[in-house]
Amino acid sequence: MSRYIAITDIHGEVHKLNNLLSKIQIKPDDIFVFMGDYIDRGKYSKEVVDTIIDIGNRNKAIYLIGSHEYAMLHSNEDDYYRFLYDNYGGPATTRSYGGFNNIMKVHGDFYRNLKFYYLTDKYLFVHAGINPDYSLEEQNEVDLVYIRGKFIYSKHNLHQKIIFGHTEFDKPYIDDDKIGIDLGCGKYPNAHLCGLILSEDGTENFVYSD
Ligand SMILES: [Mn+2]
Repeated sequence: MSRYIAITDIHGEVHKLNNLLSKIQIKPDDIFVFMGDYIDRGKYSKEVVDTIIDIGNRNKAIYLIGSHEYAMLHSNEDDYYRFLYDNYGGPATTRSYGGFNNIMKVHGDFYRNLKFYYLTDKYLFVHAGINPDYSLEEQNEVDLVYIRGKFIYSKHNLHQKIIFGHTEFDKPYIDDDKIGIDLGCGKYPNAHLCGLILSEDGTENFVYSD
């Protein structure tokens, strides 16, 4: 039976990622769902992406886009996203790759192929959430990577439980129809990176980096 292992908002903290992974007994049929914000803030954005690409060589792995990859990818053609990149941790990513232009030279295929969400029978994995006023097909891509309160504090109409990151909580946000697992890794030195392991029998287990 496959399990889903959801991890989000690593933000360049490759040591916390490796520490978290060391606490999981990974099985060959485990499916990893990485939910975006691999880059910015922490020192090791490139190494984070190398690490999660490597996981995909051994296990099935889904890679979603986060708000920080969205801003990075749009920063050349849009001053607003350039502002976000420059002011919310992007310079750390530029340093990690040894120059902005190297980001796409080194990992262009990875960044260009990021998905906005991953839907299974029981779960929707998405970086920020969905706009509860619209069906999944009608979602605006900016909402999928940036929405916060309107999603978190209202019910949605999907029958899947939504697993999301992007908005930080002190401990996982657990509601009947959604679970948020961003605990501020990369933003706060003492924050733990959280992994959520979803088993086929419906159990939901949280794992934390030190
Ligand atoms: Mn984030």
